[in-house]
Amino acid sequence: MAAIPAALKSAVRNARRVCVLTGAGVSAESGVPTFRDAQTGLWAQYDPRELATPDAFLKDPALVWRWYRWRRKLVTGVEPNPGHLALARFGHLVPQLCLITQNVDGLHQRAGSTDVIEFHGNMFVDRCFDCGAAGAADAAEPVPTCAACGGRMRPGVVWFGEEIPDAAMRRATAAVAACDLFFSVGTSAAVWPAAGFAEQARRGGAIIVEVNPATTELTDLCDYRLAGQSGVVLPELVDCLSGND
Ligand code: BV8
Ligand code: ZN
Repeated sequence: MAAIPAALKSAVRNARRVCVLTGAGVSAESGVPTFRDAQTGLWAQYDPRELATPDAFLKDPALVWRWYRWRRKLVTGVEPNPGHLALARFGHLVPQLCLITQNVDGLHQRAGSTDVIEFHGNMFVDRCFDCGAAGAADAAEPVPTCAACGGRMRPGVVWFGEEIPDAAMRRATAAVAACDLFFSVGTSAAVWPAAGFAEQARRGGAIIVEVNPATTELTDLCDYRLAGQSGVVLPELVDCLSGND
């Protein structure tokens, strides 16, 4: 049991506008390797940050497609974990909750969270690298082509060096500025601009809480640090709202 301070429990009970930012750590207990974890098998030789770039795609689109098809297969074979499920419950127990995820695995939605801001996109969506048209990429093609322009299809994610889509950026920035309680869950807080949200929330007067077994670049900034796995800590935290605590 993570020791959740009484003062934090009352802050959660009194919160009006909650903002939660999640990273790869929230999917770790579902069996999805984080970006920090060494990748398994064939992918162990690659650094994800080298593959998740437009240059990697232009250099070897078939390799990048193999990586994403491997990840899609892995995620399709796992289930949301108690951390995802707790966040879905959390959304029904507070007046307003904005869930911003850096993950592209769709597990929050499978756990029942609605209105998720997929800040780095979703790897199950396909779109054209050249004209941007959405469409279903042909699974049999090593590098599927675009029906609209004949260009190369790609996964609908935001790669390093690419801008965050305007709508996601606008909605996330507004929610961060307006919240009175901000959670950073399962993220090393090393990828920008998401890494700047906690500081922005703090400047707006929010209480900052980190849920992570390890310390991060954010830890010193936080009002509370719950050192533990999100699949253990989050259900306890949400229990204090539903009278089970
Ligand atoms: C942009 C989609 C304009 C693809 C991803 C300012 C300063 C420095 C650099 C920059 C900057 N501004 C922009 C940049 C460049 C870059 C960047 O941030 N680089 C970093 C590496 C320095 N940012 C960008 O390019 C962004 N675009 O800003 O556009 C621009 C462009 C160029 C130059 C300037 C400006 C776009 C970034 C989006 C990249 N796409 N994903 C895909 O996934 O395939 S990022 C990808 O990596 C993930 O989405 C995720 O965001 C990130 C990994 O981070 P985490 O989620 O935190 O995961 P990580 O493995 O690192 O940590 C896991 C944590 O979980 C750990 O702390 C661990 O302790 C914890 N944990 C483990 N188990 C558990 C747990 N926690 C709880 N419970 C557990 N059980
Ligand atoms: Zn196209």
